[in-house]
Amino acid sequence: MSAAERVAALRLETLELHLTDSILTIAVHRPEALNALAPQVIAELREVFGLLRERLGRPLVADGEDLDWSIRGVILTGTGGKAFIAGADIKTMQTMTVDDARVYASEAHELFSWIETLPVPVVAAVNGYALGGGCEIAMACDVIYASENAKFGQPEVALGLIPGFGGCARLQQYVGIAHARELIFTGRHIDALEAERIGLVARVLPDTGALAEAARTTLLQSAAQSPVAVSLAKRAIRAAQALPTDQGIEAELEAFVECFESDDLREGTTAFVEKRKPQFPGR
Ligand code: DAK
Repeated sequence: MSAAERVAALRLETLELHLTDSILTIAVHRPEALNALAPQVIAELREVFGLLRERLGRPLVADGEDLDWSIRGVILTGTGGKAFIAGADIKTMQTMTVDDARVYASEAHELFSWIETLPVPVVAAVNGYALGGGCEIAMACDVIYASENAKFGQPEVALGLIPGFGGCARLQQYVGIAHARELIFTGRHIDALEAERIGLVARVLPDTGALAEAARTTLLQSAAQSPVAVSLAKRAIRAAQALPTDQGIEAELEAFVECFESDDLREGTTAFVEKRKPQFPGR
């Protein structure tokens, strides 16, 4: 079974999944709590991203299976139009022990790293509140698009917490350390236009429909490129984020050289010379 078929067979309570033209939309659906990340949501997101991570992009020909690029992009969003994800679930945290907190955080961290290392691009389509853990999971995606009603913030200090799903580390990478400190120390919410101005959001769209359309168009545009090259570019960009520049350039060099082992590079360059559209085999 391909990744697309296996995803279609999943039965989940807190996520709605839609797969069209190889683009998978994952919408968090907890209307009673503005889509807050209860442990069940984290568990179900782990189920979906775990499956994608295991299957996508692997050359499976040797096993007698087809190459699995059946999903070429993922959109993460929330249902209902009022919230993307209003954070970790505050009511669950009220009664959490230190041990529970460690498990909750480490499962979330692992999930976020699966998103960051998935071989296909992931767009966060933020359609309302993206607070705390909501802002943090959006930042683990490759690109954040927002509708005009979106609100971002890391309000954890109001609860006696700090951003604990990667917010202290990732927010400064998006917006620089001054904006990150100011947002985290005050917990203030910012609107979509301010988030775009400081570099958190790549694009602001007028409403939820335009947001979904823009995310889809971007992923389809990426899906028309070489899947091998897109996944290697994602890997090189992530490596460079975490490393000093010279080591980042080393990682980029490795990924660049790997392109020359791929059939995609042969096809892309040959199609250019032959003045036709490439048919990338994805290996
Ligand atoms: N958790 C649980 N329920 C939530 C929620 C949340 N984060 N946000 C909203 N709700 C629930 C509300 O309690 C309310 O439920 P009922 O009272 O009707 O039963 C319902 O959703 C509708 O919310 P409101 O009535 O409050 O709606 P408003 O329009 O008045 O306000 C709001 C919307 C988004 C401004 C407000 O709901 C709000 O401030 N929500 C909380 C936002 C927040 O503070 N988010 C950050 C959560 S802290 C960890 C690592 C990381 C984290 C935790 C642990 N470890 C290392 C263990 C992360 C922490 C966070 O994300």
